[in-house]
Amino acid sequence: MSNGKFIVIEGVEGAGKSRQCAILTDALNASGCAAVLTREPGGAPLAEAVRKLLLDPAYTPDAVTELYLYSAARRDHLNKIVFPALEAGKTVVCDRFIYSTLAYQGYGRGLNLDFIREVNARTIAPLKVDLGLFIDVSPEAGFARKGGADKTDRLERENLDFFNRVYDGFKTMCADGDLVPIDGSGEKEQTAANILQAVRRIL
Ligand code: Z5A
Repeated sequence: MSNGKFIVIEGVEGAGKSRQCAILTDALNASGCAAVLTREPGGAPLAEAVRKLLLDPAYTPDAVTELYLYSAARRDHLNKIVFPALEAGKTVVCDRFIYSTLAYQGYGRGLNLDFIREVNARTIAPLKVDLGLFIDVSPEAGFARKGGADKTDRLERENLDFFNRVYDGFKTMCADGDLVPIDGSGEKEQTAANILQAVRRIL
C-alpha cells in the first residue's frame, strides 16, 4: 500500500521521544527525504479529542476500555494522516504507536498480550511498521528530566511499579526484536545521532 516509510519512536515519560521525533523529522526533510511528524494518541482531530478523554483524571476507564479508545484514536489517525502521507511517498515519524499499547495496557495494566496484539493488528491493517525505536531511559531518569510526574495527567498519577512494568515491557519487545533499542542516557545530540544511524539503514 505505502511508498513512504513508517518510523515509530517509543519510550517512557521524559525519555525525549517528542524532542527526538522533531529532530529526526527536521533532519530527514533537510536531507531531501519528505517527512511528516505525528503522534499518538492524537495526530488528527477526532484522535486528539479522544486523547483529551484518555488523559483526563475525571474518568476511570479499565484496561479494556483504554485499549479500545487508543485503538479508535489510532484508526482515525491512520486514515486521516498516516495513510495519505505514506501513499504520497512521505516518511512518517510517529511519537508512540502499538508498542505503547502492549507496554501500558499489557505489561502495565496486565491485559492479555495476545488479545492486544490481535486488536493492534486489525486496527492498523494493512500497515506494517518499517522501524520501531525504543529510547532507553528508565522511568526514574525520565521523570527526573521532566521535573516529576504531571499530576493533571491521568496516566502520570500511576505509581513507579506501574512505570517499571511498562519499561520492562519495552525491554522485552527489544529482546524479541520488535523494537531497536537506542541509548537515551546521553545528551540530546548523541541520542539524535544514534537514531539517525538506525534510520539510515532502512532508507
Ligand atoms: N499511551 C498508552 O497508554 N497506550 C497507547 O497505546 C499509547 C499511549 C499510544 C501520553 O503519551 C500517554 O499515553 C502516555 C502513554 C499512554 N502515558 N503516560 N504517562 P505522551 O507521549 O503524550 O506522554 P509522555 O510520554 O508523558 O510524553 P513526555 O513526557 O513529553 O515525554 P517525551 O516526549 O519522551 O520527552 P520530551 O518532551 O521530548 O522531553 C522531556 C523533558 O526531558 C524535556 O524537558 C526535555 O528538554 C528533556 N530532555 C529530552 N532529552 C533529554 C536528554 N537527552 N537529556 C536531558 N534532558 C532531556
